[in-house]
Amino acid sequence: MNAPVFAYDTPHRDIDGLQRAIANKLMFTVGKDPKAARDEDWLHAAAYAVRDLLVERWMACTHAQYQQDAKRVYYFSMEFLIGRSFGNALLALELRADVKEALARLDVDMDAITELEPDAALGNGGLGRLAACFLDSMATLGIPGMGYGIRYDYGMFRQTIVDGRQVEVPDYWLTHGNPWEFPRPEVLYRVQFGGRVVQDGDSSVPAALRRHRWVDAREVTAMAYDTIIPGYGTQATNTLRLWSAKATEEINLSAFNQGNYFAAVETRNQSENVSRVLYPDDSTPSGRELRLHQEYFFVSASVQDLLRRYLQTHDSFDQLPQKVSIHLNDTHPVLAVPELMRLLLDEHGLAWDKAWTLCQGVFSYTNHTLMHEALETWPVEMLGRVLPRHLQIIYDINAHFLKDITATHGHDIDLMRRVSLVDESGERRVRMAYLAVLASHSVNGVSALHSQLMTESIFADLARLWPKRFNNKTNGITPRRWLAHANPALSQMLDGHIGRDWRRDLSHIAKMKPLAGQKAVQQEFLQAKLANKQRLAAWLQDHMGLTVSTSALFDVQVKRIHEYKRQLLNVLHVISRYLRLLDDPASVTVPRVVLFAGKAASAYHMAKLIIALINDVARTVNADPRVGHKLRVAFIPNYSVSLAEIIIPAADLSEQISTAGTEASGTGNMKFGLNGALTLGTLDGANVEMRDHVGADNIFIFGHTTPEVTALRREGYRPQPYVDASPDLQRVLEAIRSGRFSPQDPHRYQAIYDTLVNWGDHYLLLADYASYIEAQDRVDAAWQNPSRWAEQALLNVASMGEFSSDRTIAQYASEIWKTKAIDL
Ligand code: 26V
Repeated sequence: MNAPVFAYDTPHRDIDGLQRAIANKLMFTVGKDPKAARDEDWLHAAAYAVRDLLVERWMACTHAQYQQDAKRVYYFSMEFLIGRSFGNALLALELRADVKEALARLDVDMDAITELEPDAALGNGGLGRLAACFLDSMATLGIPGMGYGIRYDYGMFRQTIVDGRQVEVPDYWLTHGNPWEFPRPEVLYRVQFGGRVVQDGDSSVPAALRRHRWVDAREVTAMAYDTIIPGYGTQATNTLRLWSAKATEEINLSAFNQGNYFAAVETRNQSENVSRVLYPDDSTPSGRELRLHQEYFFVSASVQDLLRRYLQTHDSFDQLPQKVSIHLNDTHPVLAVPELMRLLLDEHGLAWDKAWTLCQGVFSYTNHTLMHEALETWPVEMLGRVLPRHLQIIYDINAHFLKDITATHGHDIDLMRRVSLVDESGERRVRMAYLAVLASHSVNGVSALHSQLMTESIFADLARLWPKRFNNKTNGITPRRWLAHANPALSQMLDGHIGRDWRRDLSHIAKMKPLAGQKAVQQEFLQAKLANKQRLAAWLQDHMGLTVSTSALFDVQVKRIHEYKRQLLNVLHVISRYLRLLDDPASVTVPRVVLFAGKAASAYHMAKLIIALINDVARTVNADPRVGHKLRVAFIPNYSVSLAEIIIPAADLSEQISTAGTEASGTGNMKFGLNGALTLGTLDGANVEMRDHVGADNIFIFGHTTPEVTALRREGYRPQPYVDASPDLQRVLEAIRSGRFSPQDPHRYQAIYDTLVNWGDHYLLLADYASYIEAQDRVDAAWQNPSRWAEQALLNVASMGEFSSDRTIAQYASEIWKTKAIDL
């Protein structure tokens, strides 16, 4: 018999071939002809044609991973903030110009259709975007990796501003279908909830030796959707596998057979709700049971999936830690620990010690926040109800742990109470972060400062027990999306001077340092910056009807709205500047456009009030003829990855002004620096390391340092003396309190005033106010010398080599995961 012939056509990369491929996709995949095709249809046709070009390398890479039995990294994350895929794929393939030409020949404007692609906004902010940058870097470095997460039907909500206030609108991003994903209806796993646990065997056998069975549980089916993650300048690719909840057939059938059709459909809906919507909240602990279901749903499917893959080529679990790394992106996926234990103990019959040793070999964990309210804990009652077997396992882990520390540290009740996995101080709750630390061989923070504070605060006891487990991995960003894609003007300029290699190795960007002093280079930089400011100005005009001058200093703060990030401090400065302008227009020499953007958690009242204040201040200032061109203020609605790609390249000044000790790292700070904005910031998070790299002369640092903040609080911080000492501050606060920006509703901002003056000013805005204003004056002074400003901005760009996520991932790979690049 002849071997079956599997023949296919490798897609063409030349312009003619691309044009034909797009035409074929429009006809045979989208099912339209050019007469009927709308812009979305063309976008889909082009996306399918481009995706085809990634598939061959995807298959080759997956085969190589199997053949080399390479160690794989599984990056478990509740959030992947991917943004758009079309431009990113074109960049990875270096085909942007050719696809544009192919489309032009079909009479289609590529720039217009790319704007129609919805963002995959499956994340809240920094943590989710970091996961997306990490996928990009893993693929680019050839690290065999896979992202595991949830395919939310509704991503991050769309923010609209109605009468100055945030109104959330659901983001159904899948309306037109998603051409980038491959549904895998055959890749299904059963995920159970509820029920109870029974033990096999009779009571003459010790409990620890009897198998546990989880019975009477409800079931949901997890179905896989795969997306190709292309590497840049390499054939290497990876996979992002997201799970969608499908009702399990039997359940519906039984209800249906009982003649209750509506109950059957209702059960189906309830099951499928598990992957319905992303929790739009990065600040408040969610006691919401649905989120617990989500967390378990995706880790259970993922652990089952990776064990199945491992067992295809191994017949014992001995090699598991040599072949599998599971990385926990914050504590959200930490139920993977008791889930792996359950599968090893109950399904595969391993002994406890063996299973636990494997776990510790497999898991590693990154902490992303020290904020108490964001540290996850689950009520024991709820965990026991939703995941009874997992609660037992967590108790057993805790019992072994407490026994071990009694053996090494004696019977120290206080220590035991502090480190126990179960917080008994009120309603009993499981501390998920402690579970992550116990089960992991590596625990890292995301900037040098954060990693240090982590071992001194939330994990102080655990770090004393296992000092070697704790380490730092400073965050980074992908230079592909955040420079090559977002900023073609600056990219082209860099290419002219230092070549194109910075895309794959950002350390090359340091070659710009010796050129930063050259007038001609500075001129080129200012030209590129102007082009980006014009692009943003046109956007503001088109979308908001706002006219801004591109010769003004663009002063930008874009990030989630949170009190600790201190957008309010920025507003205080804007008001102070406004009042100064009214006193004496000549006293303000530098025209500024102050831009804000960011979403507030839907239940976070103070954050929403801050958005309203920004809008009221913007309306007042922009309508005041006395201000002239000297000050414009805007809140740009619906901040997203795609908007960031337009806003960040246009910024002159980057506001990174969190209270020292609160921002774990920040990654926006790095994006701005790489795009040639100067940073105005506190010594918080990765700002500290940015200062070390760009040099203290090329960054505007202000405010209390972390030890100073601690001291101030220890001594009993009182805001009032700072008010008393500053007539300027008094005037600004009074403008807010008296309703100057909300004359129809004069008490609207009383709570903001009270927070600062009467309720303790928890984030020390007033303590940092004078220093902030003084730093803003230094910014104005520096702006007066465009050539020097350009030089400093160029030095910032040139000093960002360290902040590539390629560097970060290389460190994770060698120091935590012990993985190597695939050989292609
Ligand atoms: C917590 C919760 C609580 C329940 C509801 C949903 C939800 C979602 C996220 C979080 C934790 C957010 C932690 C976070 O985003 N941290 C940020 O991580 C960035 C990447 O490491 C870092 O740059 C930022 O400084 C840090 O705030």
